[in-house]
Amino acid sequence: MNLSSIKSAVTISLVPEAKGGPFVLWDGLEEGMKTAATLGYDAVEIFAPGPDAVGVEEVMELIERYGVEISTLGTGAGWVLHGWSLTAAEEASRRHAIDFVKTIIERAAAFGASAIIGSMQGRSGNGVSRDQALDFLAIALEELGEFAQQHKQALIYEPLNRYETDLINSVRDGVALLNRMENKNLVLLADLFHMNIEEANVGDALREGGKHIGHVHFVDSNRNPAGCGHLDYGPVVEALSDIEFNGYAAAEARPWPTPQAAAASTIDSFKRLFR
Ligand SMILES: [Mn+2]
Repeated sequence: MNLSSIKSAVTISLVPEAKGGPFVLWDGLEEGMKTAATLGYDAVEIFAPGPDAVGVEEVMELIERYGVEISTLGTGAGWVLHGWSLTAAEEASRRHAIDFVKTIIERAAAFGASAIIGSMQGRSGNGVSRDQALDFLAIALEELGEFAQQHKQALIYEPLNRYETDLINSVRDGVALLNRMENKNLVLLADLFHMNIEEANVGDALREGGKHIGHVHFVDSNRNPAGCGHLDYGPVVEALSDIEFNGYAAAEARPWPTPQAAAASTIDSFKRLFR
């Protein structure tokens, strides 16, 4: 088993309105990167209100100062702060959503990082059927996948559990979506919390995702830090090894019991499992 190419990351939220969300560090970008560096993380995943909150010069300087990379930027603030979604009934909302995600893709690329489509995918409702929503999603992902490709980055798409969306809940359905897309620049995010709810067998699902798995949200069954729930990580580690996963395992978890403790216990679990 060669797991040494899997890298660690920890989430930083810069969006106070997302309080209660599964983000570990909340004390600003510099404090977060400092904490990540002190604990030995390779990178941080940032949930930003928009591109202006992660200015190129400012962030490049922090990368240099603390020696941690930017793995990924989330796009969910488009939903949390503005209510935009890639599958909204109103065309204007869908357009705003796409344009917002593009600004994040572009900014992420400046740091050699990818953007994540999670809650921005939305769900059916307001007169939009599930089939229609899936069409809207595919159309948006074609445009965004192409845009990310122009910026030399993959675009990361995250299946969510059934309580968050009715579009794509499993790795299998995620692979099917990717396979019917013209643009081949999308990869899947395997979030172990969502998978623990949706998959019959987490290890088998990871193997089924195979080369399509581009990013992992490293978290436990209860969305607490890895090691603080009842997820069996043995089969997860084995499957990630089998598929030769070499991306980031990013701690997207509740800051339980505190942000600092959550960041510390996650990196302990990461080292125990992957090093
Ligand atoms: Mn996630």
